[in-house]
Amino acid sequence: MTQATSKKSSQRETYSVDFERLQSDIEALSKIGREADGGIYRMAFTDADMEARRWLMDRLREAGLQARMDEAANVLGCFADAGQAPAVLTGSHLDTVPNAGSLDGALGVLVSLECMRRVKEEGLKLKYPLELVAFSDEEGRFGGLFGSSALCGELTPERIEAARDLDGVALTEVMHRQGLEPRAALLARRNPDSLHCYLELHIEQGPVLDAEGSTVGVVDEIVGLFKWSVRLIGQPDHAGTTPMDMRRDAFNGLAEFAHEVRRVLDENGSDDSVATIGKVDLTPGTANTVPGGVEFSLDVRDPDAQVLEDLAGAFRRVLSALGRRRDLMFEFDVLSQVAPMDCNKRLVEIISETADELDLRSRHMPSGAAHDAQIMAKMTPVGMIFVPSKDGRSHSPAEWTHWEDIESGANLMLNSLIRIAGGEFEDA
Ligand code: HGY
Ligand code: MN
Ligand code: MN
Repeated sequence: MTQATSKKSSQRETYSVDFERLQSDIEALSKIGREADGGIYRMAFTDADMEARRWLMDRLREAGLQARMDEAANVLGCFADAGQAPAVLTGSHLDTVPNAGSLDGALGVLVSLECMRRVKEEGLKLKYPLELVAFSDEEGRFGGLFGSSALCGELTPERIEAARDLDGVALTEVMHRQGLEPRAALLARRNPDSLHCYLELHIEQGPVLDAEGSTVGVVDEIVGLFKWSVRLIGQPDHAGTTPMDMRRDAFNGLAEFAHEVRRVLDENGSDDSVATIGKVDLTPGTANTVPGGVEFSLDVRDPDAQVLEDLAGAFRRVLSALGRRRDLMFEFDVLSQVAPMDCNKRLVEIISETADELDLRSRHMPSGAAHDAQIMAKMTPVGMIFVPSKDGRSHSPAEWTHWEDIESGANLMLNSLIRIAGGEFEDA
């Protein structure tokens, strides 16, 4: 049993989490939304997602903390005696992609819960109270980073009304089904003065830490992205009677576009640029009909805003040219657009120093995944801690982090939070 302890290091008191309690939370939460194929299906505003939110609120209350769900379905937890000082907000998200692993988002929320329990157990009086958050729809079923966008006052009535998932299901419909009033999410906006900063622990979801044997990552920057839903519109025709040179075949348009992706990245992107076509729907979708239509997702990322703009322009030109060549119409919806952002330098420094004090092997690194932290950076300074992903796997049941790395990351989060909330971070 890894006792939750506190011990004096040369400079300061260091604290540790109750690892077995954290481990049992991770295992319990991973049962919510798990299906027979071993994947977890807690997509935003599904019954499983809402069940996980209620489960978290029960754990917060069990720990003697106050728990509530705001109008955007973000779960918030705070100390009863938090007072009026700006809060150090810490957490992540509970929703998942389909067929997900058990740690993406969930680990950050549960580590933050454990840190709040430990601060309470140690009776620590901090200058800035900790507050936990589990954001809603981080993964982008309805565009992405919904809960953090609501907290930052970035939501608009148009975005709420227009939001659809890739199967065409409306956000307003699923929120109503869960007893939520969609437009009320506009009220979830938080006064920036009520926050001191935001810290998030997350799995890396990439191979770097695991490959080099580092225990934790200290995130310097988070990539930006744009996500489109693209439609190519041709003409459905009989597969047997329509000559090849008389077809307006939408799938062939997609095939040509997909082939062009690498050239567009090579000519307009950087070494860090990535582009993914993750979902494709052909219509009418029968073997003996030339596909008259195709709708596909395009997810493009890079740490530089100008590069992203150049890539968007280049992809638009490819679509326009192939549309003319193949007599296909094209249109696209921007599902989400998130600017790249830097973590706060002083928070990065404190996290790094704390990692050194805990004798953890750490390294600074960018995040290739999007996170609520990059939305929160619009209203408060942010810092992020990564723990390794085994073989870099994520968004899959293969997602895993060794327990000792989870314990190290959690202890780093706990001691960083105590230093930051104790007053060592006073944002200039
Ligand atoms: O898509 C992402 O980067 C994150 O996992 N939501
Ligand atoms: Mn995540
Ligand atoms: Mn994710």
